[in-house]
Amino acid sequence: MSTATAADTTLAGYDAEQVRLMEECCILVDKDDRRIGFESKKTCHLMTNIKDGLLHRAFSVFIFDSQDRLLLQQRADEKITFPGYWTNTCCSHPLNKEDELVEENQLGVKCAAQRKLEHELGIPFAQAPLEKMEYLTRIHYLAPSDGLWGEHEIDYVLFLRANVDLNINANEVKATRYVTADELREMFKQADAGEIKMTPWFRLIAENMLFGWWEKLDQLDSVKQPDVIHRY
Ligand code: DMA
Ligand code: MN
Repeated sequence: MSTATAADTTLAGYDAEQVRLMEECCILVDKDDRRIGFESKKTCHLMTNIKDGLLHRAFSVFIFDSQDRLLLQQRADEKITFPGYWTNTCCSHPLNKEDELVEENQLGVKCAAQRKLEHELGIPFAQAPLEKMEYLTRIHYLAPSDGLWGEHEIDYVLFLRANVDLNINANEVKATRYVTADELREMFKQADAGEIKMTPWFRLIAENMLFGWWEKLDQLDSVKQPDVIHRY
C-alpha cells in the first residue's frame, strides 16, 4: 500500500485542509461489504491502489425538502477528487472509529452522514436525526477522477426528508441548489453538453434508481433493497 514518504509528491499543490483530511481512516471492505481493515483516505483514493482492488465503505445522502425538491451541492474547487462537480446533497465515508463502524441499522454510516452534513453544509445535528435517515440500498462502483485519483466504493444510499438551515463550508462546497426532478433532468442534459460536470456516482444513481425512488418518497419502504449491493 502506498504511504507518505519524503519523495511522495501525490499531494503536492493541493489545498492544505483537504490534504489534512486525506489522513482520515476509511473502512476497507470486501465485495460483500464485510469489513477487512482500514487505510487512509489518501491510500483508498489513489488509482494505483484501486486498480489493485482496494475497496472502501462510503455513503451518499439525499435531502428532500417539504416540496420534494432535492438539495444538490457543487463541490469546492479545493476538493482533490471531482472538484467543481455537481452532486447529491452530501457524500463521504464512515471512519474507522467505534461509532461509525456500527453495522446494526446502518448506524455507523448514519452517524458519519450526520457529521458530514454539519461539516460540509452546516446542517445542525438536530435537523438530521439518525432515526429519520432512511437507508435504501448499496451501490458498488469504480470511477476515476483524473489519472491519479478516483473512487472505488460500496456506497450506502440514505434519504432524509427535512427542511434544513445551511451554513456552507466554502472549503467543501462551492454552491447549493434545490431541484425538482425535471430540473435535475435538465442539469444532466447540460452535463452531457459539457456545460457543467456531474459526479459519476450521482449520475449512475440517477440513471438507474433515483427518479423512481423520488416518485415514492411517501412509500420508501416499498422500494428499499437493504440486502442488495448493486454493481456498476
Ligand atoms: C466520497 O465523497 C463518497 C462518495 C459516495 C463519492 P467525498 O469525496 O465528498 O468525501 P469527502 O467529503 O470526505 O472528501
Ligand atoms: Mn471514497
